[in-house]
Amino acid sequence: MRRRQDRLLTLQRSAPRGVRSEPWSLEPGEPPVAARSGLTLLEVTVSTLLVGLLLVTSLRAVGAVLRFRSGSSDTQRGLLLADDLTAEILGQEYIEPVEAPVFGRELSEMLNGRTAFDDVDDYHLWSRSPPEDRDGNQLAGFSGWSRSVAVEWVNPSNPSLTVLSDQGAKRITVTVSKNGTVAATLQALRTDY
Ligand SMILES: [Ca+2]
Ligand SMILES: [Ca+2]
Repeated sequence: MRRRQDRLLTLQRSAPRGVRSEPWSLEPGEPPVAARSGLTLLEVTVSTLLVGLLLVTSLRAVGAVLRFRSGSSDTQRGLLLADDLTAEILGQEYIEPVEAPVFGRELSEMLNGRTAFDDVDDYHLWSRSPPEDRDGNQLAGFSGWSRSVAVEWVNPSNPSLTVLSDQGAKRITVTVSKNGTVAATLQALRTDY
């Protein structure tokens, strides 16, 4: 035993400077003590928990980004659909040009549908799901989508105010939804001037 301790003392003293060498207690007369050669079970457990928490947090962040991108894409597609229909409505006459005008569809539009719409308020309360082009063909890739329109008389000086009679301005609101959730809303003003 004495010879082993002497050998360990020699090894410790011959270690290069700057190199920590403490695997054993080298005090003469003291029994060798095993040194810390790795992580304790508690440290491993805590480290594992921390890594797990970081991983969960990262996955949640990635999920949020993907949901945002999906929502943003739906908004852009919804705006395209809304813009397309709004442009079609704005291209119509302010008021029925042929028949006795009514707010809403006149007789010929009730009989012949959207292809006969010729004034702005013919589109009031019109909706389709899935969206269609003007000839009644469903737009490909928009299953679950819908478009609806509301037309209202408004005050020309303040289009946010709806009025009960025609004062020369109609506000058009096109709403586009996907699976019952509004993806985009577009408003436009058509005047009689
Ligand atoms: Ca009409
Ligand atoms: Ca009309």
